[in-house]
Amino acid sequence: MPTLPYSAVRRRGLMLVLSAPSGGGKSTIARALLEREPGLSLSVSVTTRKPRPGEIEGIHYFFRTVEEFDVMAAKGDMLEYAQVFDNRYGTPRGPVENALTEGRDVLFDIDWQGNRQLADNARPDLVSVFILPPSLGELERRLTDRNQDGPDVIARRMAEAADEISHWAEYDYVIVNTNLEESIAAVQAILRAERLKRVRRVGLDGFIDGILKG
Ligand SMILES: Nc1nc2c(ncn2[C@@H]2O[C@H](COP(=O)(O)OP(=O)(O)OP(=O)(O)O)[C@@H](O)[C@H]2O)c(=O)[nH]1
Ligand SMILES: [Mg+2]
Repeated sequence: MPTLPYSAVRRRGLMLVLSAPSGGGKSTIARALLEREPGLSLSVSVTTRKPRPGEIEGIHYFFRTVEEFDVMAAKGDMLEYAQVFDNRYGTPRGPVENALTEGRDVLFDIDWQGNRQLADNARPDLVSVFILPPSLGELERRLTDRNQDGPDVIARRMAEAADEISHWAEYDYVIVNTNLEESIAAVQAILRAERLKRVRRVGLDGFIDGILKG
């Protein structure tokens, strides 16, 4: 395992949530963070949506039937779950709890409903970041350039984007993604400071006892 930053004092991991409207640049920022930040891993969600070409079970999502999803939810095996557009999505509980206990940080690509549930149930561990496009025109351009969807789907995604954006004030940090490198650096700065928060540094008690005793 790579050496974690600030490792002189043991700490609890944190949950870094990234939310954004579709086309906001969230996936690109998430990928860059995972490459650059040792000790940060992605929470792989369960979904009822069908895999797209190139998507791999257990890497991008755990693809499940609605019935399987509902069993997991009923058993309390998910930290949060929600219906997002046409499908269900949820966060498996076990891997996140293990990571936090071991002092590793977890990145979540989830929507505002998931963020709200984490804020209700796991507030001390949560650091939430909302990524805004510089304008709606820019968002539409990014969706069109992606060349993934037809005009009807893009129109629908624009409406959904306005809905997602309306929840911006429920997040700890808001980043306007005008420049990708700057946005990535901003999230890294957030991580760096949040990792130093006293409440997460569960080893401080022992560390301080040690220095006082000499
Ligand atoms: N609440 C919740 N939302 C999730 C979870 N996993 C994914 N989502 C959200 O579901 C939405 C749709 O995700 P996908 O089906 O992968 O589609 P996508 O093309 O990645 O969509 P965008 O990232 O919005 O462009 C995104 O906003 C995700 O952030 C989860 O476990 N819980
Ligand atoms: Mg995405």
